[in-house]
Amino acid sequence: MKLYTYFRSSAAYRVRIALNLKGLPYEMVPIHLSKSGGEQRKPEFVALNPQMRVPALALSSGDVITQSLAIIEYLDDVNPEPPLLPADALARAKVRAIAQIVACDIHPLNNLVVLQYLKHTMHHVQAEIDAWYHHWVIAGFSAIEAMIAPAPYACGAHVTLADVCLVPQVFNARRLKVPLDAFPKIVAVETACLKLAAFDKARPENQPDAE
Ligand SMILES: N[C@@H](CCC(=O)N[C@@H](CS)C(=O)NCC(=O)O)C(=O)O
Repeated sequence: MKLYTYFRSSAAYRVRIALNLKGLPYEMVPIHLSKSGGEQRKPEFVALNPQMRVPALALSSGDVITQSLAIIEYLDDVNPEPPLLPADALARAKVRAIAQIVACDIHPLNNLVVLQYLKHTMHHVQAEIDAWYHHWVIAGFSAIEAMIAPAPYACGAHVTLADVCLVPQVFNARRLKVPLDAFPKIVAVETACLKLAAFDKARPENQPDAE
């Protein structure tokens, strides 16, 4: 499999963690999101992912899957061990709820294209863009903090999709200097996860394209 990735992309980071947890071998193809106007806009990549975003996973069959949650659920379907979603329907829904706060409510508002739009099209100054970023992370993290009881992972004794989404979002929050003092449970989950080789190997600073 080939993973089209960018070291700093939190959506690609989610997929790297999932591939590592499953012990699946993959080749990384770095797509630089800002160099030369963004390699995600080059025709070769647009042919793979018309949405011009990473991650994209090319399978040995030639099929390409986009959208990190779709990729991760596919990997979980075809390689069920270790499972990233609990067997119990209610527990699955709770895991997905946390994953979706990150992937559907926080990340889309703070993605690079959104921040660039605020800057270059709406002409907001950097302080306003930073305030926007912080606002949406704090709103989402406040909800997650109230929903989890680290044990030591977000939803109990096993790593789930919730952790796979949460840890990269915490990386992003730290990079953009969001204060995390109000989120001790989220930070505890991050600490527990980063002790695992699958998470550590997926960290942005451990990628071949890291800058
Ligand atoms: N919902 C998508 C989000 C993918 C996404 O937005 N990726 C960002 C990097 S984290 C990207 O490629 N942005 C390209 C750009 O900003 O031009 C997913 O979960 O895969």
